Amino acid sequence: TGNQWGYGKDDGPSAWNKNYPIADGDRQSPIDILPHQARHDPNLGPIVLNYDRCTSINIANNGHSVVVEFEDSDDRSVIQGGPLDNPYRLKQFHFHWGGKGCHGSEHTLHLVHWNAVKFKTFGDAASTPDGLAVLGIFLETGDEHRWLHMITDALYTVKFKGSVTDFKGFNPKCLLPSSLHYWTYLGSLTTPPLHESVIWIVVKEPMIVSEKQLGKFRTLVFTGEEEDERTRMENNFRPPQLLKGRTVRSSN
Ligand code: B30
Ligand code: ZN
Repeated sequence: TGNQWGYGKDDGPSAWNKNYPIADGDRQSPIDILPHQARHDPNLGPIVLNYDRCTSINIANNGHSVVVEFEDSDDRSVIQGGPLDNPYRLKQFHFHWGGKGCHGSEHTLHLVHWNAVKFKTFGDAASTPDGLAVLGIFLETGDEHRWLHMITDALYTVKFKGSVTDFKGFNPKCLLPSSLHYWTYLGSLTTPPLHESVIWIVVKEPMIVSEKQLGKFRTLVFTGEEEDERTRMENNFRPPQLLKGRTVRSSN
């Protein structure tokens, strides 16, 4: 099928601009956040997460990452406050991670939300400026994370691209660090179609996970069960993009 993209030598981030010219646009993500160049904004309030009603549906391997999807037909799971003018509904979260012994690679958790006040569907929001709010959390290696086993224990069920398993009643709040102080800037999806539609909220405090837990993500594969080739799912992240005059604001 057409519009193939991935993280390999020939279909990886440096080739994305061929099918997705917005890859070279003016508000692409991710960016390298340098704390000293961020501007403290006293008007930025705290981030408030209302995730209490556990609206997760399933966990899936989409061939690029592992994704947990949420019921988003009402406002049961929303993020508000901070730079956001409306509550944004949780649609899914997913991870990006590096390879074994890969120093300085970005391990991240992305919680993806959309503005259901201004848009009818996620798709409408995803292609319009400020339609999405993504909460980004850095993963750092250290002690074992107390709740990440809830995710890693399900990974064997979604080893191959296209596999989906029920995953009900999971509240992602258990994954988050205790402080939600953040940086915020305007950017894009970090994967094709790279729409410039995201208000990024990047949490300063990392989530600590063990090497062993991170290793379990690398048991996933990019490829489908029927394919002859099996390529380990790792290094599924985009390198930093140019800032192009944007300002990064800091909540404190
Ligand atoms: S990320 O958090 O920036 N890594 C998507 C969401 C979050 C990130 C990356 C991608 C995403 O939703 N991708 C699918 C977007 N599209 C597919 C499409 O081809 O065109 C689905 C959609 O609207 O509903 Cu636009
Ligand atoms: Zn992501």
